[in-house]
Amino acid sequence: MAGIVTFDELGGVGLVSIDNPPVNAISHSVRRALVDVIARAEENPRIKTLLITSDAGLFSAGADITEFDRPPGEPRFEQVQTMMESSPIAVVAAIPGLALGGGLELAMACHYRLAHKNAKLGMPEITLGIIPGAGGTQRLPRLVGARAALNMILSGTPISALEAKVNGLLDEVAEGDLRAAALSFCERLVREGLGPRPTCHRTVRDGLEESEIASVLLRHARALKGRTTQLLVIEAIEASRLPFPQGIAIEAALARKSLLSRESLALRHVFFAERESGKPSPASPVDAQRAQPPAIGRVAVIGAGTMGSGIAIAFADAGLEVLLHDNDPASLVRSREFVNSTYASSVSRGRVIRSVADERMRRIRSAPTLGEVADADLVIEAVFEDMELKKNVLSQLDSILPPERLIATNTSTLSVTELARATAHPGRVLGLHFFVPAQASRLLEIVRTVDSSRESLSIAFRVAKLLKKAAVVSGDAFGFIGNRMMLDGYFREAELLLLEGASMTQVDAALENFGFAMGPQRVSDLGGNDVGTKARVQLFRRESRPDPYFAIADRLTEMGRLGQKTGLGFYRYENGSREAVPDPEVIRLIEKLAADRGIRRREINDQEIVERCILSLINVGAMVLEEGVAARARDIDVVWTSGYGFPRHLGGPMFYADTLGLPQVLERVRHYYEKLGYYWRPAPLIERLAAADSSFEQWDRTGASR
Ligand code: 3H9
Repeated sequence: MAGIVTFDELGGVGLVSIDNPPVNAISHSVRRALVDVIARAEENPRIKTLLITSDAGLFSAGADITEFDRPPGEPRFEQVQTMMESSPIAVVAAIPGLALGGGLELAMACHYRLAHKNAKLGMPEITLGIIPGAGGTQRLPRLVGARAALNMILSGTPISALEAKVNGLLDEVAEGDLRAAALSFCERLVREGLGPRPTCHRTVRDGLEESEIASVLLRHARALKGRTTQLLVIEAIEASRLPFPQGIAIEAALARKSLLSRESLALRHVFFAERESGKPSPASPVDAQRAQPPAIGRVAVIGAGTMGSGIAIAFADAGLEVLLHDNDPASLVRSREFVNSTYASSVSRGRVIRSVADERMRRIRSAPTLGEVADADLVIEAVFEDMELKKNVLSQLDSILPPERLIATNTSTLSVTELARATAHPGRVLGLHFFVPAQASRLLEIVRTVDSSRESLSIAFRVAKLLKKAAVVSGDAFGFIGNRMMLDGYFREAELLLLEGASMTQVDAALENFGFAMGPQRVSDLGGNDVGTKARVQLFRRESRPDPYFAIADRLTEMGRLGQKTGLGFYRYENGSREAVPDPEVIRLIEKLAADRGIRRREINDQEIVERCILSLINVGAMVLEEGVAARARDIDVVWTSGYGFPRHLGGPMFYADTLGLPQVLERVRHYYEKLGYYWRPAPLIERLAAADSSFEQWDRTGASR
């Protein structure tokens, strides 16, 4: 392919530049082009060094993930690397920005490496459920040591160029013009007679002791739950002490195994689902090509409570100016304290340095009067969850903002359509549903109404990108996507299980062992039982629907057991600790509620707990899908993996349903329908897909024709 890799001769330097948008993935075509130019350079007697770089702002995001399900084709990755590593002329990598996965593996097969000071280098393969398969587990330990390599590969987090220089991954870091620094580096090699220096000829300077492996595994225990890739990484790194060809053969076998694993299929599914959900779907009214959203530099947030303050921090973190308005001056003062303490805690945890935190705090300004937000590029209201109050705020905003500006509501329970229609321009109003804590939670539900304009949606997608959040479009319906599935399925089932005889610790542990970050009762205590109660009251009343709940959380709210914030909830939290301690008072309450309802308590095993909670989630998910609230099953997977702690390595509830097989799912849902009643009614979509031996994945694929 023309231009995907370019070659220039600059003095004695052969300059190879990779140009494969959008992220310089090392695709089959790139590999072929690299082999061609390296061969050409080697035949040219004037060329004394080969410099591999890119003008694309990044070096490479790694191997091309879209090619993983096909045979690799010649030349394979390791053939390109062998050619580079065994080249008679010195090969130098100049890394301008990101070098990830296969990108870094390519650089490690070069004889020398330098990078711009802002570059980042990492091995994120673990996040895709695979192990580095282009020599990463063999060359990285030879350059930085086995221990550092293990940490880098298991964490998947990139390191800075400066760190990479200290640990031996880089030879030089360029402060200014990388190209100039690299050319002078090449000249120096020639001048000093420094030739090829293959990484594969080095030996690993340290080994992994059993105790170290145990401590590393302990450190990564949270990410490890139910996963196997980490163990394959350890095995591969241990093999780096063997002669290089043996180590590489072991890595290749382990990499193949990881690539074929369910875990990898699931994680790659989530990777692409997140990217797809962050763009307009073909069925949506937005045409990304045509809609050119205006730049967003200044954002206004109305309502300085916890949510409004969190949203303000999220925008300030993303580099935007924020105006925070509240008509209660005391709220603005409390918000300022909240912002200060949030940043102070980020500094003390080493997440951000003091000067950066100060700069971000300065970006958030209080706006005591609403009129001050008139020149904001975008306004988000996050006032108290009250229809009349929100309508009032939105219509005031509508009258002071130019008509092309987006006005978003952060409601989680009210009708966005009704709110939008309280303005004269309902097309520019939509929901941006942030999750607590807004500055940290990855999910952003974009709630569109039938009136939402294509421009509004387009701006909303842009906002999500700016904030680096996983965006999913939801229809304007009961609980949107995530809360609907949680309230109508997952939480309800968890409560019923408690009444039937399971203990809180058992329910939480069973779901945490399944892979959830936190079990449902611990989540409820964290978010506040009062918040859940209020949301349920609003939602079920709005829909005039019977509330299928079993009242435990609502009773706790009445008793003032609001969760962690009051030290008492489903659990007891002693002396401000986050450790959840079972409380006999709640156990007695549950037993009484069960007796009042005539429920006979019994022993319940973990398998039943997991099955009922997950199947109810899937069943409601299928309804959400068929009702068009979610456009694609994979959107639901993004919502649940990025916002509700569903294990990513299981791909999200709908992907997981496909791996179970929909006929099997249906059989078990019917079983519970017969046993437990109306809210287990099988979703018609599951019935149809199961009858056709189809899947949610297939349903997504044929979505365009629906
Ligand atoms: C690997 O290297 C294996 C080797 O060890 C062994 C090989 C033998 N390939 O995220 P964005 C696409 S595994 C193909 O929205 P950003 C992405 O789908 C790889 N495509 O941009 C999207 O496409 P579209 C290890 C890729 O600026 C577009 O690029 N590397 C790849 O927010 C823009 O992506 C990783 O795991 C890829 N490798 O973030 C890194 N990467 O426009 C994965 C991205 O059609 N990538 N695309 O939707 C990332 O983390 C982010 O994309 C990155 C940019 C930080 C680079």
